[in-house]
Amino acid sequence: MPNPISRTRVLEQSRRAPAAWALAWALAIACLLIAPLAHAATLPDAPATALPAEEGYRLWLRYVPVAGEWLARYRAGATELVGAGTSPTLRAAHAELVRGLTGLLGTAPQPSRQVTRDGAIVFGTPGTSPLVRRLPLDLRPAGAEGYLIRTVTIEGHSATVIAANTDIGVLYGAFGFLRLLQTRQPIGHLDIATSPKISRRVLDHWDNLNGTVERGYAGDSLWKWESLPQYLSPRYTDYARACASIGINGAVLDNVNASPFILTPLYLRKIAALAGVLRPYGIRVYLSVPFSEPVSLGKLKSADPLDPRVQAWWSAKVAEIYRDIPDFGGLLMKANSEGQPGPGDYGRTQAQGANLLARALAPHGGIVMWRAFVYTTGGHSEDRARQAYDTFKPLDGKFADNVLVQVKNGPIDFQPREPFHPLFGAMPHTHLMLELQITKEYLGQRTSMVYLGPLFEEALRADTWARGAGSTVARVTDGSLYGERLTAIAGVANTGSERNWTGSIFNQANWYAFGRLAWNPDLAAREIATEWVAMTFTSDPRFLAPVVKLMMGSREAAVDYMTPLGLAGQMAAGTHFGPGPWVAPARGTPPDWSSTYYSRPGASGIGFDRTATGSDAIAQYSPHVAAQWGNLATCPDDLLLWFHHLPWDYRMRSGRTLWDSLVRHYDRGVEWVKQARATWGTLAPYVDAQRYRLTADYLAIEEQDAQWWRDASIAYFQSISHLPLPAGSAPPPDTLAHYEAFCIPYVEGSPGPNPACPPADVTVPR
Ligand code: GCV
Repeated sequence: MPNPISRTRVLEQSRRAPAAWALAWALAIACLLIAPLAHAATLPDAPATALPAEEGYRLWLRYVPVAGEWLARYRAGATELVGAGTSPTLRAAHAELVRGLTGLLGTAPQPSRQVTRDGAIVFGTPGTSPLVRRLPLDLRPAGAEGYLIRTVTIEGHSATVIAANTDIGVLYGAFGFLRLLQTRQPIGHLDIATSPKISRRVLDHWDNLNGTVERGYAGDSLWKWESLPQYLSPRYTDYARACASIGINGAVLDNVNASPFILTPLYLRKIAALAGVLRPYGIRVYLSVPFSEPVSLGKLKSADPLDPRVQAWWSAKVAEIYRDIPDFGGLLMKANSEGQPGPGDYGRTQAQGANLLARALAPHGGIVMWRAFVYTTGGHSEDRARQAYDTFKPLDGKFADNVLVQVKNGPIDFQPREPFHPLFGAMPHTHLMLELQITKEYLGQRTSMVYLGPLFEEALRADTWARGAGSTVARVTDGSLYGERLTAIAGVANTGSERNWTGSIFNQANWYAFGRLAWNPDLAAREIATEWVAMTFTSDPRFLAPVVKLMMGSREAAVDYMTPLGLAGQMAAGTHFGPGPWVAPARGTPPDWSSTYYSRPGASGIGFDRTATGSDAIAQYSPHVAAQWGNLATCPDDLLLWFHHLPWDYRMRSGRTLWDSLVRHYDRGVEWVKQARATWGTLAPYVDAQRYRLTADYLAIEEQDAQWWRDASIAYFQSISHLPLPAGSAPPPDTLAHYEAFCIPYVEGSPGPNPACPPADVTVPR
């Protein structure tokens, strides 16, 4: 489906006066020549001068004054604000419109009960606003959470109506309207109807009750458990605003490696207080819980899902939660995975475990999000990529109707690139939800620029072929492939206590992109980046075009300098930061916690044979996909070594050998970061000094890290391939021993120190 905002733009433009129309098109074409933009701002703002320093706290909701020709247009389209209704959500919508319009236009819109002049903004539902009720609007496309934004005539005056069936739809519409101004879209002739395609759009916080965040690279937890429930930090409201602005409607507050304290009355009071802050913004609270809770908290002898005492315990506990949090969303479970307890401990299946919770939640309308991320039970050390499918596929149709099986985008673990998870499309009788990782555990963590929009887009657009062409992961997730109504998507959050929320300014874009794609999985990553840059920085094409280009290339660059050609799992053990391609299976740890398990380098070549001659994991995909990826003539280069073990001198389609191609990718990744730094260096005039500096310094770090990745990886693989580097590729400046010895003991967000980093080995990088 085309993006409604783009559609609106076209509509608006076709009605514009001819002179302005020609000018606008000339400018738009100029912008498009610089870079292909989804939304080319047709009128530049006045040139930036010395901009006041910003720390990034306001995210994409900065509402900085509009300048140039847009100001007059927008002022004319936002003269008065006409809203009725007193619910907390409508009050939030009103407050946001006042805040946004005041910031953008320099003056607050006049509050009014009636439309008294052109340019009024009317907002509400038919139930709360007599004006909305009287308008001939078809609100069916808005559904339960969507909205219409339409240019209408009321009492002879031109007005914009933001209308929805529900209060939360109005709030989303308020943010949608402000986004039009923030991205410099025309607002004279609007005809927007939008509603989310996925019903539960959830952030999974891996926040621990001790205030740390697993795989968090932005400081401590947002939730200040000690001071809850009495103190409600204003950050909670700002978090809710940010989430609502992109349509996120759920938050799992705690880590999937859950603490048994989470369901104690002490914490439930705190959680209820947080739920109270998030509620007006349409955000339901969910919790991760340990499967063994009936034992650790309930003092029962077992947590066996078939034990009636266990069932009664969960029912009572869930009822207790709903007494304090009537709109509680449900429970998230990581079971029998990475040492977590689960139904397997009692000889029960994952479905029996999930249904235990489902039965307790069903009377209250709650859901279970049951993770498919299992790989420690039942063996399968020969190929971890197979295990989730082998465990869950036989259980298709056995999960209760309020269970969603939560599946990571790829079969291993949020790698820079993975093929889509084979469970997508393979469980037609089970609700599946997609889990993406917004925090960049394997993609440079805090400091890399990596914009995840292209990764998310790639995951959503992947075609499972389960029901022929077009059976994409997006269609599985939004329920349209198998006609499901209960649909969900989760993103592992990247938020923390840092003033800029996400550790870097560019990491904010990943939170934004997740929300926008959760609302509409068909949006394009480039279009989202364009919106985000316009809102977070400026819509000036001299800044916007090069920055969108940087963002769009940033993920592929990281793939290049970390794990090109389908490699995976080459990071340092434990911390997952920096290269560790030489990490071999260690005694006492699973073999798949090493790098060589995935790359399988040796005299015979490199890569993991997942075809019929190897682990045959490829057979878990539909025949069409398996045939394409299994055949060397049609397997895409970027998944080559994921599925195939190939000799170093294998001839690629490019004509290069595999070895040369590998080296070229590492080089290309480093080169990209160098260029990115240079480009950013030219953009200082368009961004305040504080955000400019932070980004410039982080890019410098990324360049150093990319070089480290490239040099260390080449040094290691060359020690096995024994091949010369291709012409023009510089040899790594240090010996392999040097790279192997250099390690970082502690990394933010890691549960423990790097196991491969004894104090005696810690050196200073050159
Ligand atoms: C929360 C990976 C991460 C773990 C994470 C796990 C999961 O293994 O490294 O930190 O645990 O995924 O998704 O459960």
